[in-house]
Amino acid sequence: MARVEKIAELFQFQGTPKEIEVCSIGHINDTYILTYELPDGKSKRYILQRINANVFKNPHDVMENIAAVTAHLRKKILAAGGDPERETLNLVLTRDGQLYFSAEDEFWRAYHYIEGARTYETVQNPKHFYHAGRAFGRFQLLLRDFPAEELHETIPDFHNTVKRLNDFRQAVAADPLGRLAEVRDEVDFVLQRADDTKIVVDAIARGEIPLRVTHNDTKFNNIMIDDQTGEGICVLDLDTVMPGSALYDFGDAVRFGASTAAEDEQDLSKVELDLELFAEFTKGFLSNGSDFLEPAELEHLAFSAKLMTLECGMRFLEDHLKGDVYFRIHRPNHNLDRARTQFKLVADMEAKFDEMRRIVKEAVAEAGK
Ligand code: GN1
Ligand code: MG
Repeated sequence: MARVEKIAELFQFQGTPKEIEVCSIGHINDTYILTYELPDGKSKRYILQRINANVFKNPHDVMENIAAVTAHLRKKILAAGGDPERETLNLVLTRDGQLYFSAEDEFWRAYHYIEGARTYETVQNPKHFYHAGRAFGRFQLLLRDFPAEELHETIPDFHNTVKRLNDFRQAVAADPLGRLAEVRDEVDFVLQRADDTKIVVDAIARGEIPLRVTHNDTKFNNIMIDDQTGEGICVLDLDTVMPGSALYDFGDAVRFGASTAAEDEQDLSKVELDLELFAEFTKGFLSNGSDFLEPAELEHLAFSAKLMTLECGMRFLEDHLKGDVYFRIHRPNHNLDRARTQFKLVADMEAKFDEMRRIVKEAVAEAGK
């Protein structure tokens, strides 16, 4: 913590430091919540984060993206009569006016903490998930007129599922730690679905599915839910905002939030797709109108949930094979456990696919297209 205290002194935080808490959510960056006491005795909180430079090879690009995107959001929120202090993240600059602080291999940035709202690891109330859908849909709408060509690709090919499958095959072939023998069934599960990985990538290449400014990491715990209204007020974790498909945002959110169990649940009998939550999210996502999506996007919404779940499972399993070099783990075989929940969910989505498609159809009709 001494290190965090020292770094904190370099940012434009107000008041005197009182407390530092570690926030253990998220598999990538290190996050701390800092409390300061203002001269009037009130408290003010901030978020301080160390960016994972192993994952984000160019943190400078990440920060330029975030500064540009949050400035755009702020403008749009103000124009809509909203509150930009609560409805978007707001960076706190360093004392010398920079977007981040870097020393040696470390990169640190800070945000104002949003009070009166919190994140949740699992969906506890279906309405929250409706509002998460609404917030992610709104995020895309607000960024619809953002000049996408100005964004850096912070992780190239992030949701390129064809490339992801290739990387996966390479890890299987190399098997650097000899872990393959115990995960053959899981590997086969992925390889049997190889054709699925082409569907969205090919449709983008054919121009049927547009590239938009998307979030790309739409986990439910990346939404601040207002304590009073239950609304999803602010979208967090903007590191992977890049050109992408709306389907990635929709699918990844369902993957995480509509599961009946945690991402790392070891008892697979608990892991299923909750169709009610799927319906809530879909309605929320389309509640800003469905006409901002192309027919080919609407057509693939249900499939995108399966695709993003397969992709994530493949990534967890690849990392397990490679010795857990990407996703932070908290116990042995953690990434394997995570991969298994994803594959269980994929299988359940396949079983429920007709139902999922029916739900999407109804939600689209209800949203007016
Ligand atoms: C990572 O940082 P976090 O936990 O929000 C990952 C996502 C995965 C997710 C799986 C930059 O997100 O892509 O879907 O874990 N982020 C990055 O839980 O790789
Ligand atoms: Mg993240």
